[in-house]
Amino acid sequence: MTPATDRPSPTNAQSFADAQSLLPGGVNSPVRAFRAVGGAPPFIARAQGPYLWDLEGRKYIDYVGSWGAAILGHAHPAVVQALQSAAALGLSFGAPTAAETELARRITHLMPAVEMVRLCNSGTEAAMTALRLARAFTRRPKLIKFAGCYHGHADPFLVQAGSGATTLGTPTSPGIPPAVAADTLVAQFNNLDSVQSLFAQHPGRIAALIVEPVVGNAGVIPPADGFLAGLRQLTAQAGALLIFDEVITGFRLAPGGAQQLYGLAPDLTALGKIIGGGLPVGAVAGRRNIMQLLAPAGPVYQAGTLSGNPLAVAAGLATLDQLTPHTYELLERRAAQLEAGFRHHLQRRRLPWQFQRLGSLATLFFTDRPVRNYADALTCDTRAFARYFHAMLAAGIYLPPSQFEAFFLSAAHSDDDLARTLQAVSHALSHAAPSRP
Ligand code: KE4
Repeated sequence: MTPATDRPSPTNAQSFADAQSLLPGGVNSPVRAFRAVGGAPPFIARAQGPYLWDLEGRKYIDYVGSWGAAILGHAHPAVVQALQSAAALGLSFGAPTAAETELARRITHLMPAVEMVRLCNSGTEAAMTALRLARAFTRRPKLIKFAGCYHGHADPFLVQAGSGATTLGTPTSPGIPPAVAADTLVAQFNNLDSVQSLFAQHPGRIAALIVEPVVGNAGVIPPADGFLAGLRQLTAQAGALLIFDEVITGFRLAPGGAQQLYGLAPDLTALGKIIGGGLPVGAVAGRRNIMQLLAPAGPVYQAGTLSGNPLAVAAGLATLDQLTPHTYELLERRAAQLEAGFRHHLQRRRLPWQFQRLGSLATLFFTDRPVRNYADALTCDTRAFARYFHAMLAAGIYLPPSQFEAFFLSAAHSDDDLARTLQAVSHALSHAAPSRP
């Protein structure tokens, strides 16, 4: 047996083959498997700032950023330092710590509609708990979600879901009992009439409406003027709760997320990603009279062995500390610069394209129509996207491996990184000629 030090390090392909023998699809989350774009994913060895390095030593400028958690870039010194200090004091206690209260306090200060917080371990748990709370609070069974939005993989949400579910062609997953799916009603984003008609068809039966206030999981789809305010009005009139899923948008689009940006007060908010700084975290948050229903204050059960664990909380607090007004100004300036560069190159091409951005979230859609909802997104030429994706990857630019995702800019991306990205775009677009019908 040759000692490990003498053996050549495995290639990405060898690692993927090995992983597939033990992990379904070779991954622990489907979108990572490159099924939508083909090929073997790079296996990441390390990351720093805006960069990833794979097992073969190849360097990438990263626009996935752990799907949004790495808003500061990877391994930010202040976050690493906070983690090291916390780890030296013990990893997890299963008992309360003052830091959890501090993180909850910071969230309530940043999001005025949030009066109380329950920390958990994922965005899925956050959205799932928000729905359970809404059903308990209203004593109603049904939920409205929007086609193409993704709220994690709990059963009620895997109905016409976006993100990886759409990427893999299973927007409505097998394994969801028909009785569960029947309580999930699906409306069309940016279409208030589709919401109004569901409330009219199910009077007194709808507990909540959940929405990504800016859709990230069908690619980036901003809300039309008045749409979110219309949802607030329709839910209030119907006695249903409004749940903002801000797992992506929270603390990214503004210090107080989309609810601050649009000046709205949802009843409940699902959070994740940034408040864990890259460690497993989620949070359900909102009005005190609803949150107080959660055990042990109230009867609605929810729990988690590692909920609010010291490491995720330390990383989250250290991340929020760095999100200063200057950071947001920098993110907006760089994102606008990147958009201008993309448009400069796109306008020179005879391609169907839409570039949609809000803050440091953006998507290049390969379609000839503005993407206002899921149906528009599904008109995209996903094979052209796959060719563009791989040309960018070959040039050292790591984009989300799906047309139906947002790409994420971090505060660590430099002007030089953007220049190199735009240089790659110019070449990659030559690979994105429309696929023959
Ligand atoms: P998690 O359970 O994956 O932590 O969060 C679920 C979730 C809930 N709500 C929104 C708006 C989300 O975007 C997500 C998860 N986002 C995807 C990326 N689009 C995670 C990537 C993955 O599934 O691997």
